[in-house]
Amino acid sequence: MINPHADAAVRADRAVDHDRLQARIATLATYGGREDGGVSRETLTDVDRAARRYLVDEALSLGCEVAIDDCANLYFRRAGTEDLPPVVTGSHIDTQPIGGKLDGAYGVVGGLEAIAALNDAGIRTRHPIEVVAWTNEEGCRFGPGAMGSSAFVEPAGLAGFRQSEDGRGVRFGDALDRTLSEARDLAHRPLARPLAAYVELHIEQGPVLEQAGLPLGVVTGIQGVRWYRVTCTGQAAHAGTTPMDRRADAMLAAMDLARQLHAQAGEAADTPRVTLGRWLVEPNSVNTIAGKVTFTVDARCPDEGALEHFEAFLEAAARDLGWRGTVEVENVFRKSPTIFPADLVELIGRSCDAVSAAAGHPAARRLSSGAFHDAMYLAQHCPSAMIFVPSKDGISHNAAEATDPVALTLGARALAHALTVLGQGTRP
Ligand code: HGY
Ligand code: MN
Ligand code: MN
Repeated sequence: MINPHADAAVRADRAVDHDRLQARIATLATYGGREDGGVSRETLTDVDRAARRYLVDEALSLGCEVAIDDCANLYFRRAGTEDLPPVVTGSHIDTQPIGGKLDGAYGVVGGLEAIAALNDAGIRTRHPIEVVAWTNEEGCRFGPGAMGSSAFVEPAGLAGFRQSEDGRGVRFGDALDRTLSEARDLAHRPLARPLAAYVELHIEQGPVLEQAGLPLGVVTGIQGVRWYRVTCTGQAAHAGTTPMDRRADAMLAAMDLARQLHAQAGEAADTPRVTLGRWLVEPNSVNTIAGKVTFTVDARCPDEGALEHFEAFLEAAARDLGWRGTVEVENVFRKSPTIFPADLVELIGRSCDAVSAAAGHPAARRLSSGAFHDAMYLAQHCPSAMIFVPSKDGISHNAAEATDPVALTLGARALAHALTVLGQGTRP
């Protein structure tokens, strides 16, 4: 006798519609769409709010109930047959300043596609199924990253997030209040509600699956991340009249420190990847010695001890730079490595393998995530795991971000399969 859950899961998998998925990805990408094919849709901008409204309309057309919480996380809920905690999927729709069509957006649209497939297959699940669009996952406009999922899991953090400012001095709290004021037609949900499980569908954003020639990956965990803001303060002075030995050149100090930090980076398991992505030079003039240089540091490693070591190195190097000016180091974000529960990873793996086999593809492989995701906070709240599809040339956070449409559909099929198994109450 076929496991009824498996039978329903197969029917949900088969009901995923390739063209419908592609159409929603393409339509969502028009909100902030760019000439170069990328997307600029930073969090809580007008274009982000318009994209949210598009998704609300799509979710309502699928028969979902739509709700919002105090951090403007959006919930698209398909009722279950019992009043049980929801099985949840989703991701984020905010992008990098110049991002792609898929980072985050694919997980939200893939979740809506799973709901559409359940509707088409006439399947009722015991647990409600919810798709979430988490607020401000990227953290590039307002730091830190993954604010919405972090506030959901740890509501006390929201007050501090409200003070975060973007490059033009806009506070997150004001952008949030504006977004909530435009969503008064939606039901309200509390933060930190009980959830049965969370499964996030996302592009890998790296080269591993493509190099392995595989369309699906089951994610076992997420490496740790730490962000710092480093401010070198010297003295602005005339480029022509100031002798070299009398300068407090903030640019020179910042470059010296940057070189030392890059020398700490590498690809060994206990060596962090280091990125100095944002630089602000003041007064930023061709013929004035830089008085102040602020740069960001993004350090990633699966080994928490290596991140600790890197932080100690950064603080010592800043202290011992040996120049006339000062250096301030501020830690603005930190999240320890995440390990997803093995039994849920196995359950997701079975769904991925069932879908892969049915489509004539090899079994999915296990891999850890180099990028962070909202799942790293949900993993503190309920059993959580992720499904990856490959990224073309391993590129992301770039307008060229792309994934083979066949793999995008396979990922949505695996998600529909897994949500149905979990929605029927199968526990990992
Ligand atoms: O930075 C990250 O890892 C994520 O893509 N926001
Ligand atoms: Mn993402
Ligand atoms: Mn991203």
